[in-house]
Amino acid sequence: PAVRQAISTAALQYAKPEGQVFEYGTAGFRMKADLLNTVVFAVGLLAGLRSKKLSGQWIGVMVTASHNPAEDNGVKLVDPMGEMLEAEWEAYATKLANAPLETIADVYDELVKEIDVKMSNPARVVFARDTRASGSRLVGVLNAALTATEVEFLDMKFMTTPQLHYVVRCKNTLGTQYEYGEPTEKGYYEKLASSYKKVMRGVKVQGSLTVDCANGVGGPKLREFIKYLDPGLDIKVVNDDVINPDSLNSECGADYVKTKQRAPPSSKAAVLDRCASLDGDADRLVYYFMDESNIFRLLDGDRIATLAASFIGDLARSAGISQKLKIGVVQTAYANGASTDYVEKVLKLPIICTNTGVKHLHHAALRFDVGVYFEANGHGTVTFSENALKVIKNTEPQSPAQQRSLECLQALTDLINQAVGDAISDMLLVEAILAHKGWSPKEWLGTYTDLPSRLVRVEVGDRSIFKAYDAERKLESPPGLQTKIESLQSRYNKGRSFARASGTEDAVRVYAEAASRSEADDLATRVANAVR
Ligand code: 16G
Ligand code: ZN
Repeated sequence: PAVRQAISTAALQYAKPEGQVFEYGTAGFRMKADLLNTVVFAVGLLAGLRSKKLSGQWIGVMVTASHNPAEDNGVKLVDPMGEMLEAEWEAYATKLANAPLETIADVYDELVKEIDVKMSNPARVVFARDTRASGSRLVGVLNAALTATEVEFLDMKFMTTPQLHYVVRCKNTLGTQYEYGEPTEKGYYEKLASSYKKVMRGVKVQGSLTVDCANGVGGPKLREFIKYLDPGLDIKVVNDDVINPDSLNSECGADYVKTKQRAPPSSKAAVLDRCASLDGDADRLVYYFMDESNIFRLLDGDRIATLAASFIGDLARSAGISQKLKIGVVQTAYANGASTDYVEKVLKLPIICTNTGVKHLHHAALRFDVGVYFEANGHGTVTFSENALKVIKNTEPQSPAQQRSLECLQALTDLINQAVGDAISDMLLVEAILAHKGWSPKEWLGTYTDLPSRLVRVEVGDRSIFKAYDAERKLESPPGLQTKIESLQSRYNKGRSFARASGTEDAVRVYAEAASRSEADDLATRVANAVR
């Protein structure tokens, strides 16, 4: 009753935007920042309930809108092992976010009953935010919801999204046999730096790496992290302006580079210089360079996945444990067909294709001992099963070479953020692999040739009629459209195309690839017209 009163009182400080229906989507709630107060309030309430339901384990709340424009913001919940919120709870979040403020305390009570939450359990929530100007106001709202419901909380201030996921996992494994690390920013840097050093034993990085930080939270964090690294890795940080709020994700960052297929206009990189871009909350990473003919070359999530899978596969073989580890790759429909071919035919590894959205990929990756998953947009990581960790740890090496490989694998399990895709951790992984292979980005690009592809955004009257199946590679509705797409793609050499409703924007996305640039463009245009 006291809590109920406190919720009502606190809620009435805010005003609900009229006519808005909120939905917890693939990336939590995300929209114009000035519409978010009541949503964040609801998320604060739910975070406390989730923690109580899980007997007081720490739940994370991240305030960010990732690669979206500076005026947007968003909020999402992080589960105890640093994973995305369990799907069933997304509906609870949606329900609470849409409750009228006058009755939100009632809806809260109903949820307590529906979910069967033991209210005497403790509740603990840890939160952080990216550098958006609206973040401090939203954190204030979060604070009010947690205070009203008497939740213990910890404010980590500015963090990258993966740093918060890391802290959540650390908090919940502290003192157990699965202890993940020290639950602080410093602990995160130390863990990454020391494992990177171990992976790099005996090899050296060639040249420097220029990292575009999207003018987001990754900039200051990467600068801080560099202090923990030995001088071995020469990182040049660019686009790290977090003072001017409008510069965030503007003409830079991983999303810009991937969708525009070009370097940020501010880039001064010379031919063959290694470049990378993070997104606004540093959970996505893409690499690129200018080749000798001054042509922009992108090394996206598919490339990072194939690089990681090939390296880990080689290590497992040289460590003599490849029979004991089931290594696999997880992709979405957006993965370039050439990468799929390469994984299956050259690396000879199994592939699972899932729906778009990190939680789907992560989930599928857990079905392998070593699950390498990346979305083409650069979000991804590698998961290691309990069996994998055991085998890597307990295998007796039969030679110094085997020992070296086992040590390297062991260090990789610490270097890779297993909770979620992490641009800083992924970047260290890529740098280490290139150093081990003695490769420049040119050799990396040379492993296979991407099929030219095109992505088109199509505005439609009602995107909800576009219902996909087969991991979003086919449409069951509207009727007849799938047959049409198939007939179109069959006219092109290596043609492949699909259309799916976006989960984050009011639009349908069309993807097409084919043997040549003009065929890919043509196919995309025709399928887009069929969708309209
Ligand atoms: C979200 C997803 C991302 C996915 C994108 C697709 C997470 C954390 N993020 O940003 O993985 O690629 O949505 O957007 O799951 P779309 O549905 O608009 O194409
Ligand atoms: Zn992001």
